[in-house]
Amino acid sequence: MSDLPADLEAVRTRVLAEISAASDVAALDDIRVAALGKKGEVSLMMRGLGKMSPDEKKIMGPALNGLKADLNAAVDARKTDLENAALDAALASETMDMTLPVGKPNGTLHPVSQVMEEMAAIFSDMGFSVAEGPDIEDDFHNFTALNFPPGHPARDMHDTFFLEDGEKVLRTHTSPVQIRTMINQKPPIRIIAPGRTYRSDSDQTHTPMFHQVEGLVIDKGIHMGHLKGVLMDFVSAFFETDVDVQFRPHHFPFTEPSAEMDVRYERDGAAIKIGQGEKWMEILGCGMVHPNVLRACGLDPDEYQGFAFGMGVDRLAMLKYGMPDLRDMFASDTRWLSHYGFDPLVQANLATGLS
Ligand code: 2NL
Repeated sequence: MSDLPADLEAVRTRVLAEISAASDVAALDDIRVAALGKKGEVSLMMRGLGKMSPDEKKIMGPALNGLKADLNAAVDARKTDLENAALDAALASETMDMTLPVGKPNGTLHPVSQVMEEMAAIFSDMGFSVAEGPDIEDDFHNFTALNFPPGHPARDMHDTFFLEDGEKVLRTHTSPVQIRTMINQKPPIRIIAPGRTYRSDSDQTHTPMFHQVEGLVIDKGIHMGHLKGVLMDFVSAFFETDVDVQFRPHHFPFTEPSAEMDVRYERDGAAIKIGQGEKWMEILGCGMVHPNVLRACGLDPDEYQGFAFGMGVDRLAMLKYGMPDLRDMFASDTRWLSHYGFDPLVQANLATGLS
């Protein structure tokens, strides 16, 4: 600045040099306070403006303001440089080698979680998405919308756990998730609903809490052929082998017609081999969504049809991975978990094989 008085020019040159020589943020702040703080060199000169003649003020006022602005800008720029340099130094000294092997993880993925992941991978590949809902349900979503008439014996067959309020229940299946989806989304719908379910039943083959995966497809012109195709593809992908199946007529309140699907199997010593063999084993229930269920969800059965299915995850996990006793599943025995558990860092996916 050519019109800056000589002594101001000297202050400017000196303080700018000090700023660029400041070695850290603390030193920089000392320089800022000495020049621009309340009792700083520049601030004191500005206070002196009051005693100046109007002509002097005309020159010194803008000159001092310009000096102050320049020094502030230089302090800010130097501060940014010092902070960046400090960050670079920290990043250089605190490196983390992301290529180091992690070693053996402490925990394992529970076989039920593994099987749920495998099922999600298979159905995702067929265009299904995963839907979830609350474990605590009301009578409408767990029973009424699913075509269980009031007082119908099928309600008792579900061994329902009631909450103390006498209104809410622990869901006896994951079907209420599908009911909520049909009420809230427009078709086409393609979902699976995995989750915990509860029935007051406890013996060699039943635990009061168990896991289900249910599936639902709603669109125009859906028929039993779609149901059979999806479920046949599913079992072969799940058991990672060709699987012969048969569909047997059955009854559920929420589907019409209803069926159970059996798979061929044979014994191989103590082990069970799924796919081929003389014997049949039931592994899931399915059917075409009952018109009353569609209507309860605000859908017109003359416009939309659909199929649904449900299966027990715990039993399918036992079958696939050869676990002998259902009750071990939820005993939290760390020896059982380390024997049957899965590497939590390996994700089930169809490209590299499920398990
Ligand atoms: C079984 C049988 C099944 C369904 C579940 C379902 C859901 C809605 C509408 C119609 Cl919202 N059906 N779910 C259908 C057939 C069978 O489960 O044995 N599960 C373990």
